[in-house]
Amino acid sequence: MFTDKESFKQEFKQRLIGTSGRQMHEVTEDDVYAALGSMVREQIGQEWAVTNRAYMEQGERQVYYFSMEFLMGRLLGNNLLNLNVLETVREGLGELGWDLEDIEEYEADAGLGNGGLGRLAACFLDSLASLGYAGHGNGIRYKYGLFEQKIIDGHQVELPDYWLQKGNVWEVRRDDKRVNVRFWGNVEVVEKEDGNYTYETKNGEEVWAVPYDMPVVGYESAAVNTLRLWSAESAADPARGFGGPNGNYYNFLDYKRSVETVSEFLYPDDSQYEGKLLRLKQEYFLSSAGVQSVLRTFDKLRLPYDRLPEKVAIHINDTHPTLVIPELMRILLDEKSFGWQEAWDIVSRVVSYTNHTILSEALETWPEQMVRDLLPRLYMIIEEINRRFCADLLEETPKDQKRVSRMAIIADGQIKMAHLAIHGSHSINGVAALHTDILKNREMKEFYELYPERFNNKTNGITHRRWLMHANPDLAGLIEGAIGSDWKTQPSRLNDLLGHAGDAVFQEKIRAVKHKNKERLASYIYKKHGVAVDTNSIFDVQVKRLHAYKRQLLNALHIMDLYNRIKEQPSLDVTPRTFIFGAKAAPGYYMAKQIIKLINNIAATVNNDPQTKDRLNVFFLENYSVSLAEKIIPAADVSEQISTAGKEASGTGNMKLMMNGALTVGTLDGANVEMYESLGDEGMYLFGLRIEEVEKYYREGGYSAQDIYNSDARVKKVLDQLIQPGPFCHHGQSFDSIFNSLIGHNDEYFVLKDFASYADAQEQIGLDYRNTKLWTEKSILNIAKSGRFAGDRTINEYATEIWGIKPVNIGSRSGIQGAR
Ligand code: NBG
Repeated sequence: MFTDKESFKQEFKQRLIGTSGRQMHEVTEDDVYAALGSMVREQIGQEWAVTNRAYMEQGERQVYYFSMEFLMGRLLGNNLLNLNVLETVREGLGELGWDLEDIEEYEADAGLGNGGLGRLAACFLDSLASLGYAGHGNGIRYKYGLFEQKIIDGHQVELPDYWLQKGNVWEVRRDDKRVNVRFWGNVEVVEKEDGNYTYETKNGEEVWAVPYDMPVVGYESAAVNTLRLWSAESAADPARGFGGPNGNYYNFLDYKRSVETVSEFLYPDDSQYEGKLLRLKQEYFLSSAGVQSVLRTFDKLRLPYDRLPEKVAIHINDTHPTLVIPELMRILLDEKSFGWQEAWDIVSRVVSYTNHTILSEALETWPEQMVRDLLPRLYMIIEEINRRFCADLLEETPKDQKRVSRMAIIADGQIKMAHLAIHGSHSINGVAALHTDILKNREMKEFYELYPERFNNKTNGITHRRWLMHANPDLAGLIEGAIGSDWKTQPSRLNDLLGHAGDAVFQEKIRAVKHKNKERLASYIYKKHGVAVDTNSIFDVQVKRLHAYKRQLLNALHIMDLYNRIKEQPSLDVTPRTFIFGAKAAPGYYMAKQIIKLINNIAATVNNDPQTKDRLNVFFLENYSVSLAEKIIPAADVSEQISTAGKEASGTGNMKLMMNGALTVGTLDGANVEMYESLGDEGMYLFGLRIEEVEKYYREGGYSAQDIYNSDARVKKVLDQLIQPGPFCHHGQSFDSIFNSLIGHNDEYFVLKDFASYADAQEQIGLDYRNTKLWTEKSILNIAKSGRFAGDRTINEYATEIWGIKPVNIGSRSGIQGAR
């Protein structure tokens, strides 16, 4: 491996010619990416082997983070950063005539996730490796990630995201680690060699699970962990005469295709549940393949299975991988001859669970019949878990049959996955303080009363390596100049910036960095939309999945009102604003798609009206993704975190924007509450109903959207504009469904109720922004206080309080030292 810039250039040129088979003057940027990727990947391979050996030799407990989603984004830049060769490579490439940033664009985003939940898993992997914990990811290698969004005539159109088209330099297929997963079939009792009896599933459909491993490189630490992604393949072997059904070649091809659909695509629903058979197959596929591979690794230690919990922790990311619980039971009971109680004890000491939402539409329940057909043996086990659980409950409160039915794992023909996950885990955590309180005191109250010691909070966190050091290198450099570099390994030290908050010279530099980031985003917008953006305007950003509870609609209605006010009073003194949206809607979510259309209509009007276009601009940036987030977030002045109080479990975009110096306009919801604890009114713009008020309205009614419509002229005007020809409804369009959700269905998310207070907060923002000194001070305060929301803090809490693991000492990393 290269040790400095010159040796990098030397080796790289050789490799580039070698991998591309072209002369230097013929190579394309694609070739450059491929050569650089393979070079970095090889270096990582060395370190990977060292880490794996250390884990085996030391034999400490390892954590497996099971998740249906890992929203990794691009890896080249991050791997270079974590290997500490980013600058060497940037300079070396530059001297050879290439810009690293351009080269990075040739990597496809690994978009194997929907939003917060999947990106959290990716941030956690980064922290695990960077802190030196033996913690690995376990997921599905979807052939198609989250759809690519196009905006056509203002509407969302979904295209398949074939991210693997050009191959994936980071992965290694491991045929020797393949396992089999069985669906369908019938359960039979068979006699074992020792004369005892066990269960076996016969005549099922056997699917191969083939792992593709990706290295997860820790920053400056020794660890290179593993993200193992499973791909489904047909078990039938054509070389042996197409063992598929009927032995016919065409049937075999059909069969092969149907098997491969198991890992074909990611379901594009965020915080929403769809009870599709294929999704259940995916969940079992991940759970079963993952558990089998974990046990194989454990087997190498040659220890009895009752010691499994000493060596293995399995964490389930939301309920999606809950079938891990009955699957591990099955193996212990049927294959390892454990009795029920012993097996149950092992399972619940191994498994822990994070809840990510209390939205009822997102809570998974599977029809009993579907599970019984697809997974007959697992169904028997779940039934037995439920039978014993209900019997225990009844014994506790013999007179309260209702409590038993409320808490049962199987009820009304449905299997409640959250109940199974809670009963089968030793730890259940929420993702922000407020969310955990809601779990304990409302949503899962009876479970909390039953198992109070199991419930705990782990407020989410994000990796400052990707979201600050990599996405915003100028800011990172500025911070380093002011307070040194300790914050890179101890992000809480960002707090030291407080000493510079009032320093006029430092403030000026902070503004310059923000301005540069805004120009970079502006040139991206110019390329995409052909509109020149005023980089002196406030960049007001709302980027997240589109969902009614996140209230992009509130933001949109407020922009309509601003437009109306300027039209009524053209001399109105408003601070120029650029509103930037990025959001994908689930393809079947009609209301969300209407909101996208509305935002695009607003954009078309305000961006083109001579009276408003200098003060008001709106852009809906298509295909919001990790790599687009990396462009938008460093450029944001204002961060919109405006969900209805009590609905957003935590939020993580809120943390990324804060860390990049944006000021939040937000409700007291999710992790905003803890941000507010750190920032106070100095650093954040709060508005809207508090959770107690929201709950009171839900309980007692008492809120009438119609009253607000009647009494607030601004509200009446914008609502009427949703359904009447005018600036926002062109060519006979109408947003009836949006209007109805607000007036006809009495505004379930309190958009109108919070409108006035939101508009006031926005007005204050406009005024404060003009006071550049004040604004910059607030911005620095946000950066300084953001260390608390670094994923390293979160992961240290999981490690000590849930998993019981310590960092592993791997020794120093080879090769790359000289390049640092
Ligand atoms: C999401 C919540 C977010 C939270 C992320 C990560 C689901 C089911 N939940 O508020 O909506 O930040 O999880 O915890 O996607």
